[in-house]
Amino acid sequence: MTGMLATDTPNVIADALRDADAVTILCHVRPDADTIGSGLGLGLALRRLGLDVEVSFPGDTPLPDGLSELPGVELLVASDDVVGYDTVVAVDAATLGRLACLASYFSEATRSIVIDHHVSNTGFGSIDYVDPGADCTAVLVLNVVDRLGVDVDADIATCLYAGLITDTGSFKWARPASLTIAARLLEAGVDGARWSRTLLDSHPFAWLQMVEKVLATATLREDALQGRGLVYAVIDHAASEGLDWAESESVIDVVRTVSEAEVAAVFKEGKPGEWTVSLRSKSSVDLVPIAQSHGGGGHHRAAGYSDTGFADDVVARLVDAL
Ligand SMILES: [Mn+2]
Repeated sequence: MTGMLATDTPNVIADALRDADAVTILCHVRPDADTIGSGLGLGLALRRLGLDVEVSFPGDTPLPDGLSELPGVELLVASDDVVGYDTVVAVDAATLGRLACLASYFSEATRSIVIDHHVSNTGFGSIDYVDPGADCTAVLVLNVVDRLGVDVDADIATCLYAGLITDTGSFKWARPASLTIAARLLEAGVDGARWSRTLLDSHPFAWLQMVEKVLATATLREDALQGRGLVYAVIDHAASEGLDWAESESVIDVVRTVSEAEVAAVFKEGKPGEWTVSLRSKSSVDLVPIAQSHGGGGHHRAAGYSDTGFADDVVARLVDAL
């Protein structure tokens, strides 16, 4: 979004939400802290205004441990139990497809609102607030909450902080505005140390054993990407069995530290034959076209997509394309 629209959109959304009696908030599939924190933070704000609110995400797997401790989880309803109100908000979903089995609630709503920061998001709502200049969706939700005139208390601040701290990798690539917002949220009462530990530095012992197996698969292709290099690792279904799916999300943060490779990839087999692929780049490779050519999307330096089949074939489809 550009120009005046970008400044006005949070206001337009706040007016639309104030106008509603009930709101459905939808988070993306395999939810992370930004989508859940954004959903619950907005949900709590709307609840303060007296609206009926339901927050949901696709699928029947429980939330990862840390996220289930966030304030506002009482607003969550199982995807099978979603009512689907006239006004529906999608948070942190780059495409309608990211809402998976809940997509129809969005597309059939009288008023459908997109709040997101993925550069690959081309807008799929009746009101689109898409700002790739934001480090996370949670800061866009904060703009809306401010326009709603709701006081950002410790609970709302905690939900939004969860999105901010995770999408900036503990502020490692945070923009200046995000640090200003972080200060505001901490001053509102967020326990920063607790949520850093809970969301970023906490794994069951079995995670170490999984990482051991997965790092043994690590492969470096220094010739890939015109010599800029690719490193990848494979988490097959057996390696992650018994672990929450979210435990495999952090492996990319280990793999991407390899100095000989500009791009890192981790192939994750959730169910047998069903893969999600996480991509990270350092500075010179735009991952969006790569992810989009495989049916996915994301950010310039962090993107992903899904694939199906045998591990060797899924890996070859990416490696041969680079
Ligand atoms: Mn996000």
